[in-house]
Amino acid sequence: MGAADQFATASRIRHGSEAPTPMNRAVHDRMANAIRALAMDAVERAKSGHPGLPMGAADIATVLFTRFLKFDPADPHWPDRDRFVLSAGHGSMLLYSLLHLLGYEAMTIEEIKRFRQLGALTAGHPEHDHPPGVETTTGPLGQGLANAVGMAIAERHLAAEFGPDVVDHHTFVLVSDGDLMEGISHEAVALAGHQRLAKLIVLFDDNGISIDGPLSLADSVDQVKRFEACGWNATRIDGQDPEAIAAAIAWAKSTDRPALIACRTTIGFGAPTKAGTKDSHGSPLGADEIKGARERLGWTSPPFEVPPDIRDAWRAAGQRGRPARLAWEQRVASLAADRRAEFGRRLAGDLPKEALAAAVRGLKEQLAAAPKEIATRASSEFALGALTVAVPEMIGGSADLTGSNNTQPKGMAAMSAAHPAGRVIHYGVREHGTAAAMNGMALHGGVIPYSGTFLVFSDYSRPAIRLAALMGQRVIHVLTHDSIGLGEDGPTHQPVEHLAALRAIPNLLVFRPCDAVETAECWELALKACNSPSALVLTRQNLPQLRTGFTAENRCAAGAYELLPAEGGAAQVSFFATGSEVALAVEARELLAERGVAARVVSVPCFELFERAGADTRAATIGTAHVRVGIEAAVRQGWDAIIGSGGAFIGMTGFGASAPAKDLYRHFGITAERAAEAALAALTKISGS
Ligand SMILES: Cc1ncc(C[n+]2csc(CCOP(=O)(O)OP(=O)(O)O)c2C)c(N)n1
Repeated sequence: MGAADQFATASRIRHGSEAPTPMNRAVHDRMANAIRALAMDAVERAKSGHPGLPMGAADIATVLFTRFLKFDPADPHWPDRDRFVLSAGHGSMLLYSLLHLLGYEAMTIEEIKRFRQLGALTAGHPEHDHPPGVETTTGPLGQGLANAVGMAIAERHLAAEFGPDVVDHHTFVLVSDGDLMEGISHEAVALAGHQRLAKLIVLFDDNGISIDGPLSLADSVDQVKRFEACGWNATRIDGQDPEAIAAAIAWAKSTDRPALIACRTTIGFGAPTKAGTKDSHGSPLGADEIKGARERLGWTSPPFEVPPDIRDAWRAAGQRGRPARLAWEQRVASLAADRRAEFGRRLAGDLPKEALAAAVRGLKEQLAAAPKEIATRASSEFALGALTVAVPEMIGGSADLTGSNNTQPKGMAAMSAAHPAGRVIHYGVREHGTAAAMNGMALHGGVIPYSGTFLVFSDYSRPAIRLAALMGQRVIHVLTHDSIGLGEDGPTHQPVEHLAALRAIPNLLVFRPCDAVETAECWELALKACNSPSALVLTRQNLPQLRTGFTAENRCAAGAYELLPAEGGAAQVSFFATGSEVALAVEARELLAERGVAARVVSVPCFELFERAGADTRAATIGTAHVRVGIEAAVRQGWDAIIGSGGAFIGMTGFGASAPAKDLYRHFGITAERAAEAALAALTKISGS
């Protein structure tokens, strides 16, 4: 019997059973060696990359993908597939080799040969959906692990909503020492343990080596005990022994908690002098070492060639999941029509358009009828009350600031192991883990995650926000307490550079609404931004409602718009402001009117949408007034694009202070009077020149 036949027999025996029936060891070894060879060869050809992890973890991956993982290369986006996350993204050749060998159409041998070259599907680190089959973008260590937690949360929630007939899959994540040393791993592991995410399985490539050398230089954590302390089941195995790996995965799938399998491996397995050392971690092995590895592994094929029987065995493994997918499709087809449509809509990421439009319209009608003078964080809660009813896939939460972030509208229950259908997650004081878990939820699909913290602590979640932007994921961050306006908590809690820092992230929409109407509009835009994450930046302090009449149009969609025109002639001054400072601009305009100076006010709720609006719209909105004044209780960085380098700016130049908000605004000179004075001074300068 050839390798493919042996494999096919073994997988038939296993079909429908979790018993880790032993597999022909020689076949297993050759299948794993195919990964090793492709990884060595691709890294060598690219003259850069990381051969050590793929070579060491090849046995784990071979067992997982040939015997356990539920997937179908013919439909990489099959919603009920098991998720596999390579958190240690530097080992990308492991994933690329697997996709190639298993028959993912896009991952040809040519792509493997173009590893790390411009435009190749084999990017240096895995990039989400590039090609389909890569679940998430990894490379910054720890992120993938926390993404996997979010995926497992989404799976469990959707299973509770739609039933195990249509949602029933596992999330596997391969982590390295580096992943587990990162602080985010603690947040992710603790959250997963607390939530008892039983279908989350971590495979730890426990090779005891990192870049500097032996792990003992920097770390002595007992990971098994650590995970156990966080409420996981955990075990330690020989990660080079396929039957031990299979037995451990079968065990992990059977437990009622998330499970860690610490797999003791040898980095660069097979390399004659570099195996087990840092030298195999992140650089090509070199011709001699590769020759020696081929001899040791008994791999006689030339570079990038896989013997036909091994190729067939891998292809057979790739076809294992097809019957399960077809059976799943039938189960979905037999759902009641309305459930099927709802399931399909959510998985496609389509919004319930009419319900959403009606909800936003209803909010704006209520606000026109009875204006609200409330903080925008409270406006957000008001909006969420309607939006979360209209959009049932919204899953809220907060990093332990639920009452301050106003992210739990009335009637929305908490999610827990006992109540997975709950829609509010108490993430705990874990901003980074929260943001990365939300990325995983969005990547999983079927849910739209939003969650809150203070704007100043977006620093703690920034790496995950950046990845959401890079991956084009709809993840919504509610960032309250957005300036010195938060008052007495003082400069540690008062963001000054955060708006600029967030605006610097490409593809992140940063919204700073000025009142309750703009808040509703910005929420609508964030929900509709299916390929961008959003930050809703909101106040603690009350603000007047400046948009009093009803407008059906979403005026914030342009990013900036004229809130108040100049009166009594052409505008001599344009005030541009965001959020809480728009009200100051309105007052400054009145002060100028008293002095006979015509001024207009432009609200700028979203720099990025304004940038996208195009040159003509931008020019028309910026207007022709000679004097431009920007007002924002934050640093000036980024504002010159609107007010020009000669424009006046009323904002912050350093850190804040601890005092009541009104005193701080006066102390730092962020007042209508000062804005009016700055405008007058600029006018005088122009007329004098
Ligand atoms: C957040 C982050 N910090 C640093 C790095 C750079 N880096 C890549 S791999 C690695 C550690 C390598 O050790 P390990 O995770 O054990 O991987 P292995 O050597 O087993 O491949 C580091 C520091 C990174 N990718 N992400």
